[in-house]
Amino acid sequence: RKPAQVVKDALEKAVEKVTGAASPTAPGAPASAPPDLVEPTEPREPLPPKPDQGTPAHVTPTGADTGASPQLNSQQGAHLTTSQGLRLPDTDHSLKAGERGPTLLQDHHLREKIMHFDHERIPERVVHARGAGAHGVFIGHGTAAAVCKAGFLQEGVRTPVFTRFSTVVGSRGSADTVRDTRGFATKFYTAEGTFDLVGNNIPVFFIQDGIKFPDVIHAAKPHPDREIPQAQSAHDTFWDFVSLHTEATHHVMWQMSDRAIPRSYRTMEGFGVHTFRLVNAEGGTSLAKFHWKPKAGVHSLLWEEAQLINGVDPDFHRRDLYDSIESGAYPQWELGIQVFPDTPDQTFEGIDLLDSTKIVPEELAPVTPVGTLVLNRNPTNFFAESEQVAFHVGHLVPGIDVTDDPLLQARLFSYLDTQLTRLGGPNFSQIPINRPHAPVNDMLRDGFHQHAVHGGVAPYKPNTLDGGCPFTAGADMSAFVEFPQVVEQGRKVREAPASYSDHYTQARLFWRSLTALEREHVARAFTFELGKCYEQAIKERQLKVLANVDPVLCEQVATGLGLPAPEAENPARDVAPSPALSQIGGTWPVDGRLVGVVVDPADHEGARTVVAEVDAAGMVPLLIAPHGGPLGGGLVAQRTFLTARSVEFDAILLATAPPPAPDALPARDAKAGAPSGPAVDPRVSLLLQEAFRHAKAIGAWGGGVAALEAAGVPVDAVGVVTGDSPSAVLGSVVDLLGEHRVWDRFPSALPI
Ligand code: HDE
Repeated sequence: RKPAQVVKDALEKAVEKVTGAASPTAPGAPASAPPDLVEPTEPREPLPPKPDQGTPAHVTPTGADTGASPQLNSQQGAHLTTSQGLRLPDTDHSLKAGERGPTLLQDHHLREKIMHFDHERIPERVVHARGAGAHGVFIGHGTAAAVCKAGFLQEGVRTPVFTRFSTVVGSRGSADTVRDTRGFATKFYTAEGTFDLVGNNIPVFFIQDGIKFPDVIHAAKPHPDREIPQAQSAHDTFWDFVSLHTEATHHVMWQMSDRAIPRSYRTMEGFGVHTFRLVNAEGGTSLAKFHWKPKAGVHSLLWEEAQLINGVDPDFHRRDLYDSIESGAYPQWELGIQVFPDTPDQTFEGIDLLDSTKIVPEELAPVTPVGTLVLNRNPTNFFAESEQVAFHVGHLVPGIDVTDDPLLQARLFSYLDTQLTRLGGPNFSQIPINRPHAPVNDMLRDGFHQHAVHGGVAPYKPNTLDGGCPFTAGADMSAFVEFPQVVEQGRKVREAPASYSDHYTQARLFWRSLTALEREHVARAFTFELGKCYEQAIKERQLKVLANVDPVLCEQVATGLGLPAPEAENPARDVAPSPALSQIGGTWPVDGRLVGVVVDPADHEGARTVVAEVDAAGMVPLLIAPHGGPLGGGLVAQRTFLTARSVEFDAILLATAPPPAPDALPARDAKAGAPSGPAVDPRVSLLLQEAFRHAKAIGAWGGGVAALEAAGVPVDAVGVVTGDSPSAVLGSVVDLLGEHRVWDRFPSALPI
């Protein structure tokens, strides 16, 4: 669609939504369509899914019957029924002995309705409980062919996918923008079976051996006595554990960096973390690490923004994922691989590839793009899809095998095991979102929630009674044949290799690879988190860890805590920095970035022009007005002064200096010496001041310039663009947004 048409459609849709009637500008619309304000009583078939609720295609390519379709199981016919299909005359009153009498036990409808409601909840995931997913497609480039025979990586092959993003520590209802590692799990429904890449947005992990997973998670989760704090690592048990367990140091450095407060799921990198073994068509092997590179670039929130958002919009990331897909700005990533020779020692340039607390810098092993991921369809039903999706690192396809990384090995057990409790039995792969798109012919039978009606009499091998079916296949027929890796004939030990004991070199590598501003954020995050701890001994112990990473970092944090900075006891080795680890620098597409436009309801034409221009630049305009609803001229307010907060937007544009709206708090606390100028609505002033403080691009023309002055925002500051018209400022705002933020507004005092 042409940008102008997009704007027109969007405006008409919005007017229709708000007024319940087609916009008068819509050609062919009935002159006065009745508003849908009363409950319809005329029976009719269920409404088709809304345009944004397409039904996932769960059908296997062969057309094999893998179970009942979700549509068949639900919402048929025009009338309300029980779960048995019995039509009901009333669902608002229980069956009672007289109008004011007790309820009768025989009320089977009441009993079924309440019984089902009582059991609507399933256990949340023990980790990664809070998340959101989307459907999409993965398109192979064919560039992995020399090292990997997996069919879905071949050139032009399009594979349906479902991706779920998550935080790790918080409960299912916790806020999105907490400081935490993010999960990035993708299910590829390939023709050779389902492949799950269950990764994180941080390339290393807290622990080297999966047996310690319960320890690190118990430490990070809320305290067992009061169950606080929720979704936070800023508490004693977390810092108690990581300060004692120094192999976590590298991960903790990432977690205190801006990576742990992403701006959006679509601006996160993803990592498979472990090293995998790839096998090519000739049977040759390589070791490899997976990377997801966001097309929008890596971009994070500022800590203050993250904290504010947790209050004003705790669903910020979930909403952003949903809205960006609806707006057509499909989140995209390149899947890349770092490839290493499969040598007996499984190291590369001295880095142990089986140690998940280590990365291989991209400068030593470049990331080769092997395919593109596009998320282009929102789930129809959150519970059915995002909640019930079950990932497993053991869901592999020919060409991708596991290694002996002891973290990965433990995960190979955990991901199936956990579904037994979470999804209630062993048949979770029959839940629609988990159904493979490859034909399934297993000999697994019965169990809770069995949906398949298996034929035959011989679910065993060998058999003659079912004609020997099903048959095994060879590697030449896409069977997964484990690589016959030579396994060291050692003693049984509970030990780690010597190389695993270097806990600081790569923590320092990370620190040294960041820009001064990013380092400042890391130092402040440590200071904040340790400042929330009660135990002095824990703070002191963590400072000793930081002294080993870097004296400046240690000094900064110690000063903030009011403690002496200790000397390093076991200082990290110096290695060359990896510039690829810094997320500042470079320019990125602005597609789908959110621009808040403060509009003057009296100036429709001006507002329409801004909307059209922002849209034409590929960004998403959100109109902010003194009141909600239609603004005239086909425009609709998406936010009001009451509901908008600067942290939601990537940039602000304004053409007006709106006076205080009737619902603004009176400015009783105005101090002498406050900036003079027209009396602007205090919430608009706050919007501008915050946007300025958070180094966002601000564009203003006409009365907007006066509003900036009234808010005390310096109009000549870097990243504040003023001009005569929207066109005069928009180009510069787009350029600024391409760099994500106006970084020059943050001079950093930290020595490099
Ligand atoms: Fe997980 N992890 N994990 N994990 N993990 C789970 O599986 C586990 C680890 C990751 O959106 C659980 O279905 C162990 C590393 C993601 O549904 C559970 C260990 C990485 C998700 C589990 C790890 C991850 C999970 C909880 C140490 C990055 C969310 C519910 C050996 C490479 C997937 C579930 C989703 C979820 C266990 C460590 C990523 C309990 C034992 C390292 C993205 O099985």
